[in-house]
Amino acid sequence: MGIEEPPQSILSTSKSSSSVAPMSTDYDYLVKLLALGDSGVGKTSFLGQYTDEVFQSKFVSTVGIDFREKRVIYRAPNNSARAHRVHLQLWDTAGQERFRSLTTAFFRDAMGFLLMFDVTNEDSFTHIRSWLEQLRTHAATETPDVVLCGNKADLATRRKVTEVRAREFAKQHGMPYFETSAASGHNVAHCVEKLLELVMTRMEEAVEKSRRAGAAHQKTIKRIVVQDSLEPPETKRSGCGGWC
Ligand SMILES: Nc1nc2c(ncn2[C@@H]2O[C@H](COP(=O)(O)OP(=O)(O)O)[C@@H](O)[C@H]2O)c(=O)[nH]1
Ligand SMILES: [Mg+2]
Repeated sequence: MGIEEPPQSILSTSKSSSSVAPMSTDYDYLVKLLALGDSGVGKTSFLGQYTDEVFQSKFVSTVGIDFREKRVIYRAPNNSARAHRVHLQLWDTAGQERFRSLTTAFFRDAMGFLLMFDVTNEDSFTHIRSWLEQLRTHAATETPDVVLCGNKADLATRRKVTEVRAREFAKQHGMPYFETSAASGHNVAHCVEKLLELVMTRMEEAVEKSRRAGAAHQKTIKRIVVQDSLEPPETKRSGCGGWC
């Protein structure tokens, strides 16, 4: 995978926006990701596992707006020589998901979505469809980058949703699928890395497109200037009958 931990000097994580001083701005990209899914599927535990590598087994429902941060170095899979310093902001739905009261503003700035269900909870899987609808309604783009996570994969004996079923659903909707465990950490980083890769690829394509458009525009201007300078001075003046 194309992501590695940055050297200690720029590696920094925080538990929430409110408890830690803001990080410095020495990064190339700020990437905002949002975790979505029913209450209890493990979003808060998953994000805690990713940023702090800890698992809190007591279910403390998240209250208020919350996000976690982490710095990573991203290398594109097709160009590992180029490294980008990425400041990841991972937004948590902070309990509002219980009331389906997430506002458009909440979705708007997110560049990618971690869509999560609990493999031991059939309803949480069924509800993925309506989360997808919400996402498409509110997200800034009609085709946002989404990764589907089947969390609590460690609870094998309590499993209700098979991997084959989840994988088939993800395929139908064009999303990568990961079986994860916020408890053991299995596939947690892998899942975030895949989403970051999708987001970064999209961003780099957009940058490249605007660079090409800019270059084409420059060429047109150059051609006009060159053509203009090739015209004899008389022609130039003839339009207004003199030195206008
Ligand atoms: N066994 C197991 N329990 C988990 C896992 N992820 C979360 N939990 C537990 O599930 C409960 C709900 O988790 P939480 O992160 O608060 O869910 P959220 O409401 O989606 O944020 C808590 O008791 C967690 O300890 C997991 O991967 N495996
Ligand atoms: Mg939570």
